[in-house]
Amino acid sequence: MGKTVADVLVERLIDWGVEVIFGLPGDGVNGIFEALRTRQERIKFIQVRHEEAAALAAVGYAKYTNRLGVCVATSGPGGIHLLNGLYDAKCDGQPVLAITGHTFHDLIGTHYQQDVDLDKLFIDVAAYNERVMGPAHVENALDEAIKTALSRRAVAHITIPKDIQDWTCSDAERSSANVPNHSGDLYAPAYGLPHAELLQQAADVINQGERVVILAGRGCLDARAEVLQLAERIGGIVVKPLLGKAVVGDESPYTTGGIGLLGTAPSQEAMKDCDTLVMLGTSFPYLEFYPKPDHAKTVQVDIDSARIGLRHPVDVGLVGDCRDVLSALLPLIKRNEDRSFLETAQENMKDWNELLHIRGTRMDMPMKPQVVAYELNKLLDHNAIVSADSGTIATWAARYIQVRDGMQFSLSGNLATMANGLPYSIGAAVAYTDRQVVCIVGDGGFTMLMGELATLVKYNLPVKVIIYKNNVLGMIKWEQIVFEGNPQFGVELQPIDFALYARACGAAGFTLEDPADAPRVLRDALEYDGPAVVQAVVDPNEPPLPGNVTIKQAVKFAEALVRGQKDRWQIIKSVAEDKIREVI
Ligand SMILES: Cc1ncc(C[n+]2csc(CCOP(=O)(O)OP(=O)(O)O)c2C)c(N)n1
Ligand SMILES: [Mg+2]
Repeated sequence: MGKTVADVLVERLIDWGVEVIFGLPGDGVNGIFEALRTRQERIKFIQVRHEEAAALAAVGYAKYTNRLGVCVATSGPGGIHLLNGLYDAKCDGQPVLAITGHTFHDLIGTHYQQDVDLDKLFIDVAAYNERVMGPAHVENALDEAIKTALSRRAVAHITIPKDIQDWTCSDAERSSANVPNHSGDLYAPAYGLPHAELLQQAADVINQGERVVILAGRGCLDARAEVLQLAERIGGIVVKPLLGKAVVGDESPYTTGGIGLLGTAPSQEAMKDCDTLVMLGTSFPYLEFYPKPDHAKTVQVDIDSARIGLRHPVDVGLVGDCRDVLSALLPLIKRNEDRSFLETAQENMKDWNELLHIRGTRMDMPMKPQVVAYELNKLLDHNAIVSADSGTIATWAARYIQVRDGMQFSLSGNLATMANGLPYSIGAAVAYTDRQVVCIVGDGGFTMLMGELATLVKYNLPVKVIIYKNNVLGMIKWEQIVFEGNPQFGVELQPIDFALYARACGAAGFTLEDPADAPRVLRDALEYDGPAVVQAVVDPNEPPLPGNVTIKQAVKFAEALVRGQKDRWQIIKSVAEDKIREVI
């Protein structure tokens, strides 16, 4: 018997260097699973408990390896479940290939079972999106899908009717136009350099700047040395949108850390006071944190020319890979002897770090959430891979986890979906068997995909899951109070004993309630040989306030308290104590 469509598909994936596929089987993809089964020595299948986790694991894999992430799901509901994770890939520009099944080719459009046109459903999320029509089509379509995902850093999707998966190549009625083997499995990355003239214009803007902020995003994760050289040369300050957290180590004297609601006060100050902004590989979305449009000259580097000028007016736009462009730009950059802008930022950072230290070492009960991140940070390996979920935990992770040398950090940036943390860690742990993999998640986000703990156990992925248990959708609670001036509503969570749940799944389960125990419990968990969960019971009344609170936010805050916010005296006590500790 000749090769089936599914055989050709899987062999071509192997040719492309794909080593792992995340997914869950179903009758719409049985043909593909048979092809995976018979090639399991050459391509690994990781079974998840929910297809959303497969897509998110593929995103995590892509983010941490810089390679294509691949996921597979059955026709109808399986494919639909992928969607949120695929949007995460789209929003954060990650190359992810989704492979799905469809119903029998000759029953499509007849209300047959699982007759969902996933190619139509995925029209917005996928940059490449095709239905495979037969044996002579699969290779060409797959090659295009992969090249599109890689070159456009986007989602690609192919769907194959279930019966077509089993068609053999010998059945193929190849069209006369379709020359066999005409399609190549080579991806040629090609980002040219901007013209010398443009580079000089950009250098002139930067050389004239007296107070330069370098906003370094995910596009320069592989350009740490170049970014630091630029900062050193011009006495500039590196400000990091969260997806760019690992661009420069947090201990570097050239960075004030994050920006935005989750960021630091010194970054906000630097953005406000700069006269020149150098944007590198970032589309950081929160416009209110940029310098006012006419306050700073701006140079922007991005691989996508459509992104130039997206967030801030630009004086010079340079299209290309950040590392290459910076390497070409650096010889044109003069040293700035005036270090006062940088020195002010460094002074501000001393105060900020002192504040973090004060808040991170509080011994109050219930335990302050900052304590967990503060202690965890001290215990992480130099090359740990840390993923955060969406929620107040993202604030604690952003501020307290200090990225060092070989560490990687990510979260769902532009989609900001909940539940990404654990699947990202699955992607990381599958890719790197010798690195510490940790996720920092809230009790709300974790419960959305908590079945994935069984995935960790099944494949013995020694991920450490740190769950902040505050029994509330904390982020939304604080948004309701601080941004809306409304008392909280619809945010309380039914408490779950996550340590018990972890043990039920076959993982280790730890409970951390007393801040004095934090170093010991976290160390025990990190040293545990296998997957482990720490449920850290934290104070739900500790607000993740922005680095600088605006008057409007303070007024809204007061309004919500007056209008009957639950536990308002506890909240007032927490906030007042924080303030008192800052001044004494
Ligand atoms: C899928 C999804 N649903 C809803 C939201 C809105 N949202 C953002 S953060 C958050 C609360 C997260 O709660 P939890 O995981 O408990 O973390 P906490 O804020 O309490 O630290 C919600 C509901 C979202 N971002 N994604
Ligand atoms: Mg919570």
